[in-house]
Amino acid sequence: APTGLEGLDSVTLTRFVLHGQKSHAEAKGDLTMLLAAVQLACKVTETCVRRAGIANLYGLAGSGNVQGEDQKKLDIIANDTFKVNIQSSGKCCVMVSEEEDLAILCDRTYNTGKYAIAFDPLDGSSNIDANVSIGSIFAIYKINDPAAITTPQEAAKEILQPGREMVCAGYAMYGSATNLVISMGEGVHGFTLDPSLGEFVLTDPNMRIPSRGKIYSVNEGNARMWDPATTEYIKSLKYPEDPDKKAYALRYIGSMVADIHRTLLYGGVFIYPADAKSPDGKLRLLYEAAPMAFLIHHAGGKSTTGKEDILDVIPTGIHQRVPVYMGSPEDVADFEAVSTKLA
Ligand code: AHM
Ligand code: MG
Repeated sequence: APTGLEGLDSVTLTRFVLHGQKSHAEAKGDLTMLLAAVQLACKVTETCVRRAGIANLYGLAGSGNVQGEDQKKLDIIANDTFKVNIQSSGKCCVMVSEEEDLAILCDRTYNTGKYAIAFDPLDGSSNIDANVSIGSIFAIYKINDPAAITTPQEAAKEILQPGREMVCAGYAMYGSATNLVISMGEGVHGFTLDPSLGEFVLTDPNMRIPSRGKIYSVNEGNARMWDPATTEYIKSLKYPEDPDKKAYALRYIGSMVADIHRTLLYGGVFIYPADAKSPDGKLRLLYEAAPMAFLIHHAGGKSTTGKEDILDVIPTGIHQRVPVYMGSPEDVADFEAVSTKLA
């Protein structure tokens, strides 16, 4: 019978991060503080997402962002929430947001940390108004000499590091429940928001992606613009050579967070290729492709741009795009084999 004390002995995200800090003797608690701020930003964003319909937050805000896309009201609210919370952690010196043209230099008077963060405050905007899952994505890097940075251009340069250098990556998914999935390079761990406690509780420790899946996830409406490798590979999933083999199922939500979350749990492959219209693909390296590649990698999966591992790409611009193929290691290897054959 319920005791009313359920949940009190559960591992919250805060407890989990503090515990992790203890196993690193050199750690001063800066990352812990920064993650507490990110966690709060996700909770505030989730509250806004949940109330959007009633609070008249759906729809366009009437402005555009750097990429010339329409901004939704929720995009702006989430962006402000991330910026304010991260700034006030006092542990971050550089921020890059999908919604901001330039890198942001945090206020030096009280920001002493050596961390830089790139985030997409609300990913999957096209799904907002239909109440389909959306999320937030973040990637945290260490930088060498924060005191030496004086301009947004210098700030941008510092965060242009390959994904392998990342200290921590994660995403929050605002779905039928709210999940937060995180990796600090030691496994991938999934938390679920307990609405009654207002705390993220550890529900999926040590997530491992299946070595092969049965699902492919891609915007197939773009098929006529695909390159030969993508076309041939997808064809091989739909019409397997061996007639006894089952074809893969297609699942595509159009929210990267939700499509990646499912891929982590069920396996398979998520693709946003380069195509004739977008020669570098659509997804942004710093705050979409790289953090997701980091999580997939630490869960035992694989990712590639078609040419190299996404984690090896050395970024040249903060809003740079890359083609994305990621998921179960055997599925991504199959794509690479097709790609090599056709090269
Ligand atoms: P956004 O950052 O403007 O929301 O765009 C990114 C989203 C991803 O979540 C998703 O994987 C992709 O765009 C879907 O694009 P498309 O609608 O072209 O299939
Ligand atoms: Mg996005």
